[in-house]
Amino acid sequence: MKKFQVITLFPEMFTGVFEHSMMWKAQKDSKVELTTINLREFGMGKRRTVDDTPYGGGDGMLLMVEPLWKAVEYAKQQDPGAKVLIMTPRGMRWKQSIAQKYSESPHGYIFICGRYEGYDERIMALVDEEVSVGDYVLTGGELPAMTIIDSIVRLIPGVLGGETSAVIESFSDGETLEFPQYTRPVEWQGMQVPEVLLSGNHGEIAKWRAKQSRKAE
Ligand code: 4GN
Repeated sequence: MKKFQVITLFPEMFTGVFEHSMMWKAQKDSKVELTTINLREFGMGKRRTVDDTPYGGGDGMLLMVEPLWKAVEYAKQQDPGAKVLIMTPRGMRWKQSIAQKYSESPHGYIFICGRYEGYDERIMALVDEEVSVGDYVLTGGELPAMTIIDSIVRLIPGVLGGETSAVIESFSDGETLEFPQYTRPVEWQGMQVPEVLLSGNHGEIAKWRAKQSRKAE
């Protein structure tokens, strides 16, 4: 079973997301195991400190290397073959084809979610991939980690189940955006459902959808 372990100072941010329908079902069906590791438990001293000021000066605090290192080692003990990913705006831009690749690979993943102004660079010795969800800065790596986990888990065979989703997936081959869709009523505020979709002509419908799907980027 594929393990996803998330190292974070805010494990409670993940409870709603991991317990929500798709992720909950994937866990219930033993497709994935989703766990959090509280970085605070690996903090230094009585106060369980995880951050410190940067050498050379500068604003704000950095996550210290030792608590992060120990948390990653702990996660590796649970899943020795796991790949370690760190969420950072300077990382490799996440996209559908990479989510597909990750969903097909046999090993689990360890996500490091940072806070504050950054990490002590030496943690990179344990990191396999720096990952970004886009060219913007967030206050923590938690939202990017949730986004990436969602995009991988839904592609694991048997997780979505519904044939509709699978059809859209194979049609879109990961890089093509979905075509416009409509449901009842056939007219709303003067806006009509395209005639072809009501025609029952599956060949024409497929052609229309292919034309409507735009290539990403
Ligand atoms: C990742 C992390 C944005 C992304 C992040 C992203 C937390 N913001 N674009 N913020 O995927 C410095 C240390 C910023 C943690 C990091």
